Amino acid sequence: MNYRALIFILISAIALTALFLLLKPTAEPPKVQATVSQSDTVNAESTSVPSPRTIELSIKDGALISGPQRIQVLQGEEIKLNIVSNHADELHLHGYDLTLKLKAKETATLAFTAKHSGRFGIELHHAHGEIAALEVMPNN
Ligand SMILES: [Cu+2]
Repeated sequence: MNYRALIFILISAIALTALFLLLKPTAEPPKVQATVSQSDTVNAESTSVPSPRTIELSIKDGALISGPQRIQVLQGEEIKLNIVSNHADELHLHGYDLTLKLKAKETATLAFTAKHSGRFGIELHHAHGEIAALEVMPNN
């Protein structure tokens, strides 16, 4: 056999082995890390829905500091909003036209049935702003 051909075959074999090792799929499947992300949305598709659906909102200086900005519920659900604010204010749920007096640093509760579907702003009258919205998904 030709000497050159032998060297060529040898180099080719080494190159192919290297290529194989390089491209070989890893035996271990990539680990899927479960990430727990805090959503700013309460999902209507939650598996277990406690009744009434209770949502906690915290307000500081007229702005929402904890709790969902979009409160997503299903039409017909019983809703209980627990709201605490560092300043006294008046909360207004538009559409449903429900108001709630907020005393500074005291939890106030607005309980109602989400009869009407649609998007309804939740506003603070003294701070003049929408802090959150109620989104009621139609039931049919
Ligand atoms: Cu209003």
